[in-house]
Amino acid sequence: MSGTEALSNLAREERRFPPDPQFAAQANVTAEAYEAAAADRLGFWQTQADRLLWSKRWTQTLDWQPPFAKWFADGTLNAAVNCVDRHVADGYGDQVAIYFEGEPGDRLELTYAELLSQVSRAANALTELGVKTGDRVAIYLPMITEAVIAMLACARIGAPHSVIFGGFSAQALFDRITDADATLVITADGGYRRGAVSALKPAVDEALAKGETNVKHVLVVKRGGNEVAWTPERDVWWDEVLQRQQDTHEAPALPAEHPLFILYTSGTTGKPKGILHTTGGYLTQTAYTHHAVFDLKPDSDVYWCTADIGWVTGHSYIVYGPLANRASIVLYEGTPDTPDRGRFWEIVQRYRVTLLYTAPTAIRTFMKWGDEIPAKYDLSSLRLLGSVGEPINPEAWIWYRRAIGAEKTPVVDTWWQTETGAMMISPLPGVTAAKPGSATRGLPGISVDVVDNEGTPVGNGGGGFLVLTEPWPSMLRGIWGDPERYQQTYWSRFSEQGYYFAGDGAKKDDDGDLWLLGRVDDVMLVSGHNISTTEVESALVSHPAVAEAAVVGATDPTTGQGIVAFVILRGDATDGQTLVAELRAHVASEIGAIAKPRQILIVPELPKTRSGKIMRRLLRDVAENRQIGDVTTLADSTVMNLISEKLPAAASED
Ligand code: 6R9
Repeated sequence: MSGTEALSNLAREERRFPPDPQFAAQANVTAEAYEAAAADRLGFWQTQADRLLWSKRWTQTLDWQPPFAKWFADGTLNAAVNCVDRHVADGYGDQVAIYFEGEPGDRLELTYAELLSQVSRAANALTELGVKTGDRVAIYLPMITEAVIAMLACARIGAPHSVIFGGFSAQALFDRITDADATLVITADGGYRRGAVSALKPAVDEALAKGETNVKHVLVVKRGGNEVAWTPERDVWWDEVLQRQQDTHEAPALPAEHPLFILYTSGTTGKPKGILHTTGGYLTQTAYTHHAVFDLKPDSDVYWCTADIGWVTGHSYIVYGPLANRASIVLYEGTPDTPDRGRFWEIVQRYRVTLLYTAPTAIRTFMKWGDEIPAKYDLSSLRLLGSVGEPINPEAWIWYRRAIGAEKTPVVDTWWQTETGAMMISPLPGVTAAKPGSATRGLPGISVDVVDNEGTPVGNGGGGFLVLTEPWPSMLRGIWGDPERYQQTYWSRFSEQGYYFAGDGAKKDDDGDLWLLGRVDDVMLVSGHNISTTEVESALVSHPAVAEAAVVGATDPTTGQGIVAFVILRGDATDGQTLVAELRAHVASEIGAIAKPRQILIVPELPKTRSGKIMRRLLRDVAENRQIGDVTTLADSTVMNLISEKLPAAASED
C-alpha cells in the first residue's frame, strides 16, 4: 500500500449520527475518559484494573520488554471469582446470569448463585480427574451452558483452556490438542444444528486415535442424546462426575500473568497459531471495554452476543467481559434460520434483549432476507447494537440501525482481533458522532496509528497499515510454544518503531477517524493504484439491488490486476445483464473509473470461514481460473461448486 492513496468513497461518507442526548446523559463513559487516558495511560488502566476484585493488588502496572509485556504482574486474582463469586457475595445471587435457549426451543435460566455452584462442582470434578494448575484442557462443545461452566471451571483452577469450535474436524482437533499438549478434553455427545443432532464425540474419538496425545480423560456432556462409542477407562459422563462433587470450591489466587487460555487462529497460511492470553490484563480490558462500549447497566440490561464460544468474540464478550460486569446474558445454541428466519428476532423479543452484538456477515444475510422478517417482531427493547468481525459496509450499518434499531439505537463498530484480546477501536456510544462504516478511533488507553511502508504515520486523508504503538493490557502474550513466530508475525514489519503490525489496511479521513480496509493481503493493485477490496465491496452494497459482495484482484495482462466481483442480490432483486452494467457504472460513480470491476458474477452464496469472514483466496482461484485451493476451513464446502457453475456466464465487458 502506498499510504497516500485517497480514492476512497468510504472515507467521504457524510452521514453523521451523534449520540442521542438522552443516551449520552445516562452513558457509563464520557469524553473525559479520553482525556484521563491521554494524560496518564498507565494510571488510566490502573483505574480500570481496580474495577476487578484482586486477592493482592499489584504494585507494578507494566513491565515492557518489547515485544514481551507483563501487566499488573505481582498482583493476584482469580478470573472465575471475578465473573461469579463476587456477584453472589455482593448480594446478586438471584440475578439471572445466563438465559439459555436451545435450538429445539428448550430453555434454562441459570442465576449467578446456580452458576457458582455449577462452576464449583466442575472445578472439583476437574481436580478429581487429575487436572492441575497449569495443565491444558481442550473444550469442544456446542453453545450450551456447560461450555461457559467448563471455561470458568478451568479458569478457577488455573488450567488454561483451549476452546475448539464445534465445527472443526478430527484433524483440526488433533492438531490443536497436541500443540497445546492437553490432558483432558471436554465434549458432548452432540448438539443441535439446523433442526437435527450433530454428533461431536466421534470427532474427539477419531482425533485421539490419530496419534500420541497426553489426554487422560474425555469428559462428555449429554446434550444430543445420540448413541456414542465409549472407551471405559478414558471417558466419563459430565453429569455423573459433577453429581458426586461438593458445590463449594476454594479458588486459588493466581498471578495476574497466569495463562488463562490459548485460542487457535487459522490465518490464511501455515499451521494454526495458539494465541496466548493471561489473566489480569485480559480481564481488565474485556470488562472495561464491555462496560464502556456496550454501556452495560447490570440491573436492567439483557445482553446477547451471537458469536460462537469457539471464537475470541465468544471468549471476551460472551464469557469474561460480560460476566465480570455482572451481565445477564443470552446464550443461543443454534443457527439464525432454524426453524425459520425470524429466530434471532424472536429471541430478542422473548428475552427483551437490550444490547445486541453480531457480525456484518449476519447483518448482510438479514438484509438479503428482507425487512419484513424483523418487522414482525417487537424489537423495542433494543437500545444499542454492536458489530464485529469484518468491516461493516455503510449500507449494512444504515440497515442495521434502521431495520433492527428503529432508527434510534447507537451502532458501535468494534475493531479488534484474537491477538488483541479485547476491543481496540470503536465509538463510545454516549460520546462519538458515529459514521456508518468507520470504527472511528482508538478507545481510551489504546494507541493506534496508520503508517506508510516506512512506518511513518500518514496524515489525515492518507492510508496505509494499521499499527498499535503502545502495549495494551489484553494483548497476546505470545504464540504457544513459538516465541520466534510471535516476534516474526507481529513485531518484525515495523521493528524499528517497535509497533505491533495488525495485518489490516486502514485510512484516516479528514477528521482523523479510522476506516478499516480488510487484510493487507487482500489489497488489489490496479494500473498502479492500491484499491482495497472493502471499498469496492461497500460501493456495490450501497446499490439497492445488492445484499453482499466480495471482491478480488485477478491477474490481468494490461492492468496488473483486474477487479472481479462476486455479488449476492437482495431478496427481491432480479439477475441480468442490465443490472451488471448498472453495478459497474455505480462503482465507477462511487469511487472512480479505476475501481470499475472487470467482471461481476451474480452468485447465490459466498465462501466464508466458520467465523463468517469471506475467504477471498478461493474466489481468486475462481477468478484466475485455477484449481480451487484448500476448502477445509469453509463453513460450507459446497458453496464453491455453486460459484464455479456461474463461471461460464461471466464474460468480461468492455
Ligand atoms: C474479533 C475478531 C480479526 C480480523 C481483523 C480484521 C477483521 C474484526 C473488524 C474487522 C473491520 C471491524 N475485523 N473486526 N475489520 N472492522 N470492526 O474478529 O477476531 O477472528 O481474530 O479476526 O477481523 O481484519 O484483523 P479475529
